[in-house]
Amino acid sequence: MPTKHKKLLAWVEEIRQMVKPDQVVWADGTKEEYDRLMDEMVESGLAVRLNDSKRPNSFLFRSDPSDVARVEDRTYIASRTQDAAGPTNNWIDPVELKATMRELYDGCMRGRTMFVIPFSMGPIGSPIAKVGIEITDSPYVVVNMHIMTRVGQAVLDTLGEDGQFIPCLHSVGKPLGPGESDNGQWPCAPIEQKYIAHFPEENLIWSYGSGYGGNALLGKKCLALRIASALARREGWMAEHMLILRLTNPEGKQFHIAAAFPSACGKTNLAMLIPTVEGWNCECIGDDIAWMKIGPDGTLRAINPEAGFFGVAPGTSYKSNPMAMDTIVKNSIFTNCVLTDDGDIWWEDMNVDIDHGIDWKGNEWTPKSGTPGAHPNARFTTPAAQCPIICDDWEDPAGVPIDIFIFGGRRTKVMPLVHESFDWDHGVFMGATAASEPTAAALDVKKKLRRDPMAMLPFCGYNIGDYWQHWFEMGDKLGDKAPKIFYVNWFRKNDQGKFIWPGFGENSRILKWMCERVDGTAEAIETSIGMMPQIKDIDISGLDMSEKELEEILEVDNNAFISEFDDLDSFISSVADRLPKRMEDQIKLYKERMKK
Ligand code: GTP
Ligand code: SPV
Ligand code: MN
Repeated sequence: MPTKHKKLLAWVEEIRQMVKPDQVVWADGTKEEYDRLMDEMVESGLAVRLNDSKRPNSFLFRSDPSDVARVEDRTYIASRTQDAAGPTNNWIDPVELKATMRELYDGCMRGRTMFVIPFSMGPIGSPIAKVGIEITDSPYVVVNMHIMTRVGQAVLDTLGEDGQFIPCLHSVGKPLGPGESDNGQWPCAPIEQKYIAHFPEENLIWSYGSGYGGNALLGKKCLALRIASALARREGWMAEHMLILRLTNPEGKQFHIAAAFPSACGKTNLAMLIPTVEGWNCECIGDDIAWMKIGPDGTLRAINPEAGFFGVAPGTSYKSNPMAMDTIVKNSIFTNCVLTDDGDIWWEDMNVDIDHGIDWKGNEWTPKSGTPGAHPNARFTTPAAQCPIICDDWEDPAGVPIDIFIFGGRRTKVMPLVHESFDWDHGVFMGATAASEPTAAALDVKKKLRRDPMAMLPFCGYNIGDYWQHWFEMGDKLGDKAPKIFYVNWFRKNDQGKFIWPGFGENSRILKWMCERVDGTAEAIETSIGMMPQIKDIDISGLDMSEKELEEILEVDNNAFISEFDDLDSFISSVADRLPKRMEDQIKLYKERMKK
């Protein structure tokens, strides 16, 4: 045994007896282990080794067509009371859910290896880091965890004999009969047997039936957001669905920005942006999750608890995200992409032409096939350290001081390009009422537009009203050191369905305005939704865009916002008696401003 930690050993043994694997293997996080598991998965047909001269040490996986994204309808917050989970989470009584899941787990690893993965979210040994132990029967999960987290003996060493860890149990939910094998097929359970369960009062995660992304890589959404958000509230810090970046202006002044956009709404893109504005420089710290604590100097300090990027592949190109393209050149895992005839990967809007390949379902494919070659939620898993613009301080346990928070989402109409909050409370209101159109990142979101507070709707591990209250209280503690809050929408479309704002690197023009607002050098005018730049304040020289178009996306149409009052009211009323008084005040002020 690689540890003497009694509680850990007892938990592993208890799970082993329940799931009845053929063998137990402790993951050590080494390259040898990675290579061995990859060799085995290539051998069994689950993985394809990509052409080593094109993409060294990289692999393609094809998941089951039913198992391609997070399943929000099957995700549960099992707190003792339903009220603690709140109106935005599915809830089942923890005793009942455990009984249901124990039946599923009973013997579920028959014919498989049970891996025990010690992992750290955050640099190993850092005071901010949290240790998790994931038990899984998926070697695909093990290799992904190698990239996304810090895995291995050093984690067990920091735990010592009685350190605290977060137990994360995962199974693909497909036991094998004697002599049976997966035959290279992706194992998973049918949808009605899938459960992504969280027990926030016990810091415990149980996931069953899916092998994909956030359902299975339990350090990410389950630990670093759902469990951590509940912990953060109890302990007075924040766990948010945010990218982190550092922007440096021509004078050398640094600004740190944390931005919350819903899944597949541009965090990875913004996190690695190459500013088109002369003299400005961007460095990436994280692309999905921020853990933030108030530092000794009173500023809000952010770290990225992850070690890799699990990014949306389609749409990633040298035009839209060159730094991501340069990150995934080697040592990367691709899931549900096209396999090209020369043994490389491809996806839609990569800006590369191919005339034939094997699609994400394993079928012959050409651009004329009439179906997407890559699944819209196809993803790459790649080491953050490989990003050419990864910030030197990205693993600094002290974190970086956040100056700016940005909220946003995908809105074809109504929401303008950018606005700034009047103050902290108004900023919390802006984040809390953020809305976005659906993407492929979750399987089961059918609404045309949904409220996604702080981009945390699927990830807040407790009552959303209490979460807002926590935001207000963090503002009180931060006082005049609180970050300024902005809201952006890169996604406005014209009547021909074309994006009006060029986006991507050009978003730096908007970030520049924000930094200058922080410095007090940029102007803004007061509108009913917040402080906004005028046309003269945004430089559009060199853009394929007219002043009239800029005017259109900076316009605030009060009537359009008023027509959404009913939707706002029904969302807010679902929070019932957990609605903070300060949120109620903000809604009142907002409606008054709209009707002026
Ligand atoms: P998760 O990893 O799911 O949490 O999402 P993410 O927010 O990191 O998503 P990502 O950055 O991968 O978003 C990808 C999608 O957003 C692609 O469809 C991109 O084309 C689109 N996108 C990103 N930035 C922009 C932009 O500035 N303008 C436009 N029009 N689209 C953008
Ligand atoms: C998201 O959906 O927000 C993701 C991908 O970052 S997953 O890890 O699958 O949740
Ligand atoms: Mn995400």
